[in-house]
Amino acid sequence: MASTSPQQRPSQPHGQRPRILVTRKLPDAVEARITRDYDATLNPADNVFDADRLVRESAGHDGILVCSTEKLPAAVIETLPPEVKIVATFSVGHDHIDLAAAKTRGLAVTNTPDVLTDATADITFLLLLAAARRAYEGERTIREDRWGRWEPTGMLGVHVTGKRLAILGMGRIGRAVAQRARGFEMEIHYNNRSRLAPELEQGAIYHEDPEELLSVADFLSINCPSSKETYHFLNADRIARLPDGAVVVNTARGNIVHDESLIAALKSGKLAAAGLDVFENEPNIHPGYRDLPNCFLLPHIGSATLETRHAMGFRALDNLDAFFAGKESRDRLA
Ligand code: 8YV
Repeated sequence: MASTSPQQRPSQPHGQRPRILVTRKLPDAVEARITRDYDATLNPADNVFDADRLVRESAGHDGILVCSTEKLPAAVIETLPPEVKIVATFSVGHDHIDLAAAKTRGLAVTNTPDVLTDATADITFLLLLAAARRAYEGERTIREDRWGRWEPTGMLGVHVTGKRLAILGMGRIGRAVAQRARGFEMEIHYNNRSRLAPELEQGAIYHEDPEELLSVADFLSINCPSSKETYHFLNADRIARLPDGAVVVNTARGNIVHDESLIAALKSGKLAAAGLDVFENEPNIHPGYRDLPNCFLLPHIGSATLETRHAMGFRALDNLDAFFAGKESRDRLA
């Protein structure tokens, strides 16, 4: 696997290679480039660092390459050793890092946008179709050898083609979901912080008010970032605004959904189904989801293709390379 090579190998002013702590086991090709270009501390056992260990093991490193499993709130950022100058996250989402605290401390932060857009949009459609067409129940019927006979009225799901798809958050991933939805002749509605230019909108219908978006959501796809504003956005009141029998899909962040409310709506039949790849407090998800037959569940694998994980790793390294070469990193967040 060829890695994208930096123009210039990174080095510190004193001529030594920068020291990088890599908090998780990354694909071999990514680790090969890291060890080629950096004095790297890897984590071959792939055990997840808690805050204390992250701070402790950061000592003696110029930068750290983290995943969204490593939490960097202000309290952690403030206690990082002073030699740590950059945090490169192997993710597009950055809700695990307090950017304001990073700015205050003068800590650079970068992420990996673009490269996981297609993989995540693909998983969004997998969830949408699987939830709508009762894939989990059908699969189970076969595996448990309960398929007695074919029935004209059996396993009836929600029709997808031609329905209204409401996309909450029309950034790169939201737009890639819309592109796939056009293949299913869906009518696309969206809410975003600002209205898109016509060439990006491509006929999608803008709703300035997210509440209004809900009323047309035969399918609701959550693709916005997690923030104070979107925390528990999909609560009982907002679920009530969805058409009866709607399908909800979430590939963004779990805490945008209020679990108790979603579970209640899936149980009552207010919602036909849900497809979820992300959960609040994952992997310790709300246990109520496990028993719901109308919920298709995946363990946060939106970006999990080897091509995508390579691209994420190389993008994180491009950002580190630029930083240590004294240039502006492409994906600088702080
Ligand atoms: C990643 C993600 O796999 O990039 C993101 O924001 O949610 C995932 O696709 C994971 O967070 C890697 O750190």
